[in-house]
This record gives sequence, C-alpha cells and structure tokens, in this order.
Amino acid sequence: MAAEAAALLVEDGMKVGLGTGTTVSYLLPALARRKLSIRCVATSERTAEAAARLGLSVESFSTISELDIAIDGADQVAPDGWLVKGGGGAHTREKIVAAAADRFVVIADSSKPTLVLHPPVPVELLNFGLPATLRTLGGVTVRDCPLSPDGGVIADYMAAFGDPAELAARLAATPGVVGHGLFGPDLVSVILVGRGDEVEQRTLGS
Ligand code: DER
Repeated sequence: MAAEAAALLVEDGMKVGLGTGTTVSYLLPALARRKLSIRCVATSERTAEAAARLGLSVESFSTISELDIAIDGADQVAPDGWLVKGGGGAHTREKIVAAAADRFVVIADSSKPTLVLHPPVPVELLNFGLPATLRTLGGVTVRDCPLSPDGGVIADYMAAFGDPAELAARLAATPGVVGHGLFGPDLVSVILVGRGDEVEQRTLGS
C-alpha cells in the first residue's frame, strides 16, 4: 500500500531515484504501470535490473546531478523521522541518491516504525586499514557478504546507543567509514507506512 501510494507521487518528466529492498520491489511494478515518461537512477544493480525488466528507463548516476524524487524502504523508522537503513547493504548509495533528491519518500510496512532506534546500524568501511577502523569504532561486526559495488566492506555497528545524531556524527568522523545507515530527518520529506488497507503519511520536509 505504501509503495503504491509513493508511485502516485511521481509525475511525468521527473528524474526518480529508486531504492533497494523488498519494499521497493512493490514500488517498481506500481511505477511501471503508470507508464510515465521518467528517467530513473538505481541504488543497486538488483534494482536497476528489476526496473529495466519492467520497462523503466534506468540511467547511470554519473550523468545526472539532481533528482526530483527518491523513494526507498527503511529498516527502522523513529517517531522523529530518524531512520536506520542498510539491511541490504546499499545504504551508501541510497544516502547519495536520497540527498540528491528534492523529496525523499520513505516507504515501510507496519513492522518498521519503532519508538527508539537500536542496533544493528549498518556501516560501509574502506578495506584499507580495516582492523584499525574496527578497533577505533568498537562493537562492529563484519557481515559475511560480498563487498559493496564500490569495494566497501559491509558491517554492522552492534553496540547500544542513545542519541542517533551523536552516533551518526561519530561514525561520519571516523576515518575508514565510507558511509553509515543512520539517515537524519533533514534528509526525509515524507514517510508512508502501510497498515492493513491504510497508508499513514507523515510529512517532515518539502
Ligand atoms: O538496505 C536498505 O537500506 C533497504 O532499503 C532497507 O532499509 C529496507 O529494506 P526492505 O524493504 O527489504 O525491508
């Protein structure tokens, strides 16, 4: 329901960022069914392939500098609009795409809202100096999965934390951290949560 509602926010002629994950897999057919003339960029090869199969026009993000809208799922959604993303390991690209969009729309099912964000917080780390980065951060577990398409090591910050802004600042300031899955409310425009037959909409930004 949330994915269908998000697809209706897309208009003819828009440049659209497509997220990654199981929720986005409902968005792609809903978007394709609208038969709009849109240009898409994808946050993962998985999404690019699925979108192209449905007839959506997917371009490289090396030639487009701004997007009208980006739509993506989330692993956790807090009441104040903070998100944890990256369960699928695509959070670094997802954040670049979200930040390039005029509107970032989050789609989620009713299991994603949470009163308080909690571990794991996905991170992407540079392979160079990995043991040193892990020692500095502490509490990080490297995932048993392939490197990111950009050569990064996907891992999870597993330690308890209070203020997401504080942890986001610490992660961003640590050399060797390429990206992290904490997305602040400043990035988010709209959150659509599907509950049964209804879609709850929370508007945060423009
Ligand atoms: O990996 C990701 O960042 C995904 O967008 C994730 O946050 C949501 O994935 P899901 O729709 O499969 O739950």
